[in-house]
Amino acid sequence: MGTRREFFSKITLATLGLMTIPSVAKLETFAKYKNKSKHKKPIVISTWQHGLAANDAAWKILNKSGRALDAVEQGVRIPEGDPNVTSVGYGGFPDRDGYVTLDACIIDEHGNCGSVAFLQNIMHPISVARLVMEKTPHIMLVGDGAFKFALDNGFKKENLLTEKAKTEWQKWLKDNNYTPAKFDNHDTIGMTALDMDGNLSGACTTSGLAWKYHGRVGDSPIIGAGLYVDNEVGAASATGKGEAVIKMAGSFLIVELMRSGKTPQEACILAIERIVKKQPDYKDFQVGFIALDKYGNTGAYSIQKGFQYALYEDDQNKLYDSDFYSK
Ligand code: SD4
Repeated sequence: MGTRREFFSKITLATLGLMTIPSVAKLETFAKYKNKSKHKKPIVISTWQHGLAANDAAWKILNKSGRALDAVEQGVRIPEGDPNVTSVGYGGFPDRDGYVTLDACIIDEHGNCGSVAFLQNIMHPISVARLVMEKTPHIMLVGDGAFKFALDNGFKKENLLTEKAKTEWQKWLKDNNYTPAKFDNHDTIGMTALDMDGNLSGACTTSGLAWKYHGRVGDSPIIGAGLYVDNEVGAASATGKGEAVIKMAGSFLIVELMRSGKTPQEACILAIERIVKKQPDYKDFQVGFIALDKYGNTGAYSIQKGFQYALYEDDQNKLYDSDFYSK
């Protein structure tokens, strides 16, 4: 029979064992990641061709040892202010009633989040989202409340409906055929960045699906759907049919898959496969994901052909065609 002393020392060892086993496992998981890292910091990845100009703006900050949060905000402000980008900010195609309504969110390295949805007449919703994060006890403001908050904080009321967007809307009105399933004008900008200090942040901003119902909000301002960041693990963002992404909390899923040891590429593929498995109409719409892990590994994958992403790494900014599911 063991002594009382032996009994207690066994208990202590068992307790220690219980406490140490998970953290050893975690260390092994992250060691695996580390070995796969081959790029130097900083890194920025964003969706679509307009990501190139956005990455350039982000890089100016990252390259001077700036914070990833500032980089993603300044980066996505470029397509927000560009009237030729018809799916983000100024120049975005309106809803079915002719209103340009904007959705955006931002997440910092501490997991703080800010979001605005159904915001009108404000050129840079991402900067309003950042102020919601930094100046209010809330995460999300929508519609008139978000607009009033923006005005109270010095933003100007502006008309965001360009002549080009108005003409397209008037053409659409002729047959008034709403097809969210179409693959065009799915060009939200989602951006994630890793700064020189090894911190991650992300931003996502859009005018949403063209000709949507008035009041419709997509995935882009929804934390965990259009964007998710966990500074211990990685970051992900989505583009495409927002309804499909909200249903499966796409960006959150990708970060959790990376946490469990998947590479960013594997995580993006598994997330798209989840849509394919659970959403039988997947052939009729597009969704694309980008991902970046804590160690600078990146991934991208979409359902359909045609998704592109811009990646600035190793001092070069390049546009890539994403791999995709439907071949
Ligand atoms: C949305 N995900 O509102 C957005 C649309 C988009 O690239 O353009 N995505 O559903």
